[in-house]
Amino acid sequence: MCGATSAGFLGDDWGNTVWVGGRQPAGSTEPAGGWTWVTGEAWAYTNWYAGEPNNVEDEPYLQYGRFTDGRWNDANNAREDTTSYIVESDTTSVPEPATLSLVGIGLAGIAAARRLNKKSTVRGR
Ligand SMILES: [Ca+2]
Ligand SMILES: [Ca+2]
Repeated sequence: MCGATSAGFLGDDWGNTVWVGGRQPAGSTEPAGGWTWVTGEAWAYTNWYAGEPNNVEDEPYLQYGRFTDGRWNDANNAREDTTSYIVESDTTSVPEPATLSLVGIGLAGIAAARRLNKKSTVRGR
């Protein structure tokens, strides 16, 4: 949710309100200060609804879906209508063990070749 691409992925009408990982640490300047992403990513993109964030009910969390145009609201977790959240995860693939073994064998081969090369250089002196 950290950028326009993520917001576009979610679409404009979620049909429910959800938490999307924006939070405002205690002690932040109200209503707009200190907002951060739980992922630690930079707070570089915002899409607040007009007049939001307003901290009208001591609101430290970013709520999505209250407004039909995809714009954000700050809210608190006492709201009974926000019972869902969205989790974003990386899709980086993990190499299979067989691939790792081949890489390891290749590196070991290169190291052995270098060792042989050094020895033959010393012997040549
Ligand atoms: Ca607030
Ligand atoms: Ca609000």
